[in-house]
Amino acid sequence: MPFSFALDAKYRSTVPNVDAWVERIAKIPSVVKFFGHVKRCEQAVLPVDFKGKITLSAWTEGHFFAMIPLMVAGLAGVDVDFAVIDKSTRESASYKKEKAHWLFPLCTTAEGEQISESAAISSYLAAAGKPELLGKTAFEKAQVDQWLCMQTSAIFPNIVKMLLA
Ligand SMILES: N[C@@H](CCC(=O)N[C@@H](CS)C(=O)NCC(=O)O)C(=O)O
Repeated sequence: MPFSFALDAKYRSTVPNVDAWVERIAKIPSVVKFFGHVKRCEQAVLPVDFKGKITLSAWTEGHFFAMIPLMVAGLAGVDVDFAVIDKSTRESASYKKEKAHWLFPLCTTAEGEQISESAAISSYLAAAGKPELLGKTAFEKAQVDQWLCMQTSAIFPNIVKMLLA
């Protein structure tokens, strides 16, 4: 595991004997049978910035799509760190890798998992703090989904268009 995910080529070059030893061990048939073919990583997997707290990241202070999750966090009594990710961080290779294809706002749970899409983040925060906000009956739950979908598909995109017009 450490050689597959954490001890990358650059690090391994500093401990060539250990690296050569691992390479030999990894080829022993009984090791291959147990672990499979261990592929040593070129680049270490990025560490998750684990703070043990829910974080909501956005690219700007007044990010429209972050507003609903922030309001829901307030209503649900869930403590959320709001983090504005500056341009140079956003453009760094390591952050791009961490953010992958997700859009802002991006939620990082206390367990270090990522949730994208303001509607999904809002539902998560409601469920975490005050599940009754999500509705009790099937109809109430559908109403909550209806408004969340409308907000992301119609309301905010059109507000943004008006602001940019
Ligand atoms: N449907 C998404 C829309 C979010 C969205 O469009 N975010 C834009 C900024 S407003 C974004 O992240 N664009 C790409 C980027 O900044 O990397 C949601 O509700 O969260």
